[in-house]
Amino acid sequence: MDNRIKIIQGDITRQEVDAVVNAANTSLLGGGGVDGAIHRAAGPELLEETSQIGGCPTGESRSSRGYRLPAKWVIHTVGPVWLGGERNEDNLLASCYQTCFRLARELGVRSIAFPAISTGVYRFPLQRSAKIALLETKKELEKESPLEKIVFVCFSDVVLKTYQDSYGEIFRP
Ligand code: AR6
Repeated sequence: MDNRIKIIQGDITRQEVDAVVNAANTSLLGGGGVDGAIHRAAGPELLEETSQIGGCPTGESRSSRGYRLPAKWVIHTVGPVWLGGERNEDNLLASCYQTCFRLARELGVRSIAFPAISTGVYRFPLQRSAKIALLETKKELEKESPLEKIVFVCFSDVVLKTYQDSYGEIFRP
């Protein structure tokens, strides 16, 4: 068990953390789902900033300020579209978490909130994604991480239950 990890049900735009992660697309120009919610809550300055970034490849991440969000930073990551599992989807999703953690270190972030990247419009299987999210987090926390709190914000009770079960498997003492 690792008490730096919190698994909650809620809305990521309300999280009082240093950085929230956005499940964006390669344009970084906004969209639906959690991306739309973050842009609405942060205000139009967020789009002004992300439109200057010039996009982001799948599996990578870019940072911006959080504007009207409680979070100081938004880390935009581009998850893979699920295409059946033979198109490097697992590694690309793992890379999202790795690159978010790398940026978090660079920004001096001590608390970060993640949504279930790729599990909405991009249709990545939920259980498989939760395992990847928690395994990458375990690896990060084993590296003397500056992170004090990692929140997995689950939008529905199904997502919450899946993360709780995966946490039990991966962090079993
Ligand atoms: N807080 C936390 N989680 C949320 C919220 C919220 N406010 N809203 C939705 N979720 P999705 P993807 C959950 O579709 O699959 C966008 O259009 C949702 O229930 O937001 O990575 C982008 O622009 C699901 O579990 O992201 C891209 O084009 C999870 O967040 C594309 O969708 C991710 O669902 C990215 O697709």
